Amino acid sequence: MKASPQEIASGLDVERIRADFPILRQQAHGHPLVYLDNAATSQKPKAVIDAIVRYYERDNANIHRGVHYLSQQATEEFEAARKAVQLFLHAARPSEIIFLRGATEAINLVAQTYGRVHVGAGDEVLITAMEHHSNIVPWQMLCDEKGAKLRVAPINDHGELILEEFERLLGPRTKIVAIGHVSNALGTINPIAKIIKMAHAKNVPVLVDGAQAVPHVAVNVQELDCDFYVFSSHKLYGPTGVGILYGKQALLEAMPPYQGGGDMISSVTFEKTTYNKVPHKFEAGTPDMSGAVGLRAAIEYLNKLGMENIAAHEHELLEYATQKVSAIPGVRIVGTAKEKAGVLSFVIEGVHPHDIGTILDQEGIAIRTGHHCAQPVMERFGIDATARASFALYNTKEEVDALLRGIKKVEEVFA
Ligand code: 7TS
Repeated sequence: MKASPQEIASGLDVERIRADFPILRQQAHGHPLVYLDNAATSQKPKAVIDAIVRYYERDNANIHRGVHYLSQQATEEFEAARKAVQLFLHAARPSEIIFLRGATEAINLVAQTYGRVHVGAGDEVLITAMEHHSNIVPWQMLCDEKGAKLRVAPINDHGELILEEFERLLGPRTKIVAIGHVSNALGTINPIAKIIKMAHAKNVPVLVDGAQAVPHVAVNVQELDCDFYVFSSHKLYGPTGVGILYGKQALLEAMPPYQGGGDMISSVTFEKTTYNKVPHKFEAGTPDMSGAVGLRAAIEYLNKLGMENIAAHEHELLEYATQKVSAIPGVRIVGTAKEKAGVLSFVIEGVHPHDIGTILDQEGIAIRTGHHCAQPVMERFGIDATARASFALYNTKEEVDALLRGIKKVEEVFA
């Protein structure tokens, strides 16, 4: 029999998990640290920190270049990380996984390679009104350069994509769709399987920005049939400086390279350079080897816990927080989609979100305030900023209770 979400959730021993995260043990301003800024970056388990230390103590050398023992060791570690990401995303081949600096670089790569080849004057790039700036600006830059148009599918008052409008905007000039899997400002989970089907019905490829999705939901790029999928390691309990572009092999092979340099070539003369095979064609220069090793350790850590268990635990936290926060007079939740993950954005009547963040900080509670690099979302809701609590697998109901006490304190201060 399938266990209910609660039963699964109770299978996640959060107190034990917290012991894996050294940073969570400290106090902030004399209070136990309550870290609810996970959408910005998540904390790292000891397993990840140890893997990075081990890499530098045992394996470090430049990869793909040396015949010597350590270089082979480092290359094996790096390629094992690629394999781990492949399995994590359920991609068909390791060569479909490109190591980059982050989700931002991955989107820029696709805009500057696939986009520059396929988007011309009068063509259209279709995004949505809930994108992070990093899934807006690279497309805007491309459209400016090419004389193309950026089309934006609208969202409703709950922060859900209006699918009929999205479908209407998918036109004969649409050359690519770029859409967030989960919104960082609203928490909305987009029905991307459906969206990909709609786009493919019109022969339009889809890039999915999974930066806020991979920490919360299991992703299967083959089942989704997305053409590109991007994410950052640092939001997935892995180190900073590493991110992933997944692309279908045939698309990657047909794309021109992004940056030129070492490792991305197969031969160079002053007359002509021939490029390496994918994925190396897109990995110019020395990559972040220790970062890849750390990301692999993060994936292994998550695999041990089980993405379904994590999703169930976080869902329970989000439901609990939503119910409690929405019951506080004067507080309004921004982003009330039926399908949500990880994020609770809110405003308090008469209080600037920055002041909410400052008062909560004094209580040891870390949240993010501002526009969350999603200014068009703020504009859609007629506000400048929100306060955002975002949850991770190590957060507890007691921490949500601390947040609730903090919000009440804010209201007292401004009463
Ligand atoms: N896409 C989404 C949906 C994001 O939330 C972010 C970062 C990015 C892309 C960019 O990721 P990066 O790792 O390349 O910077 N979002 C946030 C946030 O919500 N608070 O800080 C960073």
